[in-house]
Amino acid sequence: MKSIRLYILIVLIVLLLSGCTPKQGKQFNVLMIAVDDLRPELGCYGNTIVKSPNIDQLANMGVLFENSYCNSPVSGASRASLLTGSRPTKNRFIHYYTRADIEIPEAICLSQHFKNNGYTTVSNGKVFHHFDDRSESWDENWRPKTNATWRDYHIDKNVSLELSGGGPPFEIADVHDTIYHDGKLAEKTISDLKKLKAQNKPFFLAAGFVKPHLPFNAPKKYWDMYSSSDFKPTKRAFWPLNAPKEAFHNSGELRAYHGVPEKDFISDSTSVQLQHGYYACISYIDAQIGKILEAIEDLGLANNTIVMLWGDHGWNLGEHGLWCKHCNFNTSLKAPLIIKAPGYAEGKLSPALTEFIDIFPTLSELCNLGIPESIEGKSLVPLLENPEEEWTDYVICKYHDGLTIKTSEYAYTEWRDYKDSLISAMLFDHVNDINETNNLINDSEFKKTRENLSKKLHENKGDNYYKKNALTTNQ
Ligand SMILES: [Ca+2]
Repeated sequence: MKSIRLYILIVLIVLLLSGCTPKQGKQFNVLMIAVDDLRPELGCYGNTIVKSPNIDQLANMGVLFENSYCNSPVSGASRASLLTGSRPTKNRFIHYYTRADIEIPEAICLSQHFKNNGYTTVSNGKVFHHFDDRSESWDENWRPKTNATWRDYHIDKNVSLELSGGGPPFEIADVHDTIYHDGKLAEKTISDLKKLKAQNKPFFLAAGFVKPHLPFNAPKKYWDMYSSSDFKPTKRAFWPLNAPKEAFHNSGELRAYHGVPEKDFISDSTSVQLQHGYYACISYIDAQIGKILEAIEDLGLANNTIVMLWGDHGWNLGEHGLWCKHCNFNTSLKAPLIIKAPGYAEGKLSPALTEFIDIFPTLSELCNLGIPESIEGKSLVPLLENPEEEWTDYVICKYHDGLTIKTSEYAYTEWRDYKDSLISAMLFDHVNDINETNNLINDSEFKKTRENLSKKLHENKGDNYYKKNALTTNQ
């Protein structure tokens, strides 16, 4: 009897000391860090050249999702999908300028869900693609001022070029971190953490960094962390064998910048400069994220704040002869996702295939808010408890008319016209050809595989796929 009383006493003391367990209804704060155009080019994802110590440290404290996929590889569409937990459809979530308030007005968005449940919601920087999209869902909605245009050049010559038609694809300025958008963003976010801590209600704070999006403008000290000899002209800068023309584009986003040729392959020296710039921008935002993570620790918020980081889609650094995103290759679809939740797994990798529509239900479950019925994703909380748990073996991503199903073994993409007739397709063996160099679609050995993947793709592309009443932003 005595030992039972002692046991109960110990349990009560442990519960008192630890607050309560996540499953007992605690409402954590949320810090959601969104990073524009960041592919998993990070130390914690196995890259040995890039310097990303702060994001690596975040991964050491939480769960890193090794096979995380965006649902659409372009900013506005990816974010509208992620923030409403809804899949792209045949005519929904297509462009970089997609708006959630126009294309899916009936869906509750993540920030509104938290606001409705008593949270203070704050958006700093680029969270939705458009500043005024679903702005009523935030108690405060703020973006830093940029210099002259959104591209935020700070070298006079570049500002002049920008104002007369377009600046260069990168800038090396010997300036303080806070001169550019993302340094200002970190300062504001830290100041908010101090204010929000003093409130007696939980907060949902989103910090949206704009680098490493083009142009690669970063303070010189981050460029100086690398030398050009760290980079080689892109390997595999060629079209995969037998890939259809629908898979490609002219890297138009990059070519819009001053000094980049309008057509033809990007030169080796430009390829090296661009990779250098992309890495400098990653180290720049990593340092800003480090300041915010340090503030979380210093303010004593670490034990009751979930920290999540995602990049809104992947990016091509010259692979397949492509730059930027806008395609159905793995380079463009795979994106980083890290979640640190108090009381859940720490320093673990999850090999599960996950997609960004899973983020809404995951944060909702972690904070005990309930998951709205409209959500098409699946909560990742079981993977935060056991990162190696067996999981659904597919994700589905869409870019324009290309619909991709990715499994642990394959990536299969179909392009269909407006009548839904098949135009072309591609199939890559991800066990033996993860770099997607050889399209096997016409290989008779893979006929059955192709048929099975097509069937699975159409069975799971979403109940609303053909829904007619969804509007596109440009209508
Ligand atoms: Ca983006």
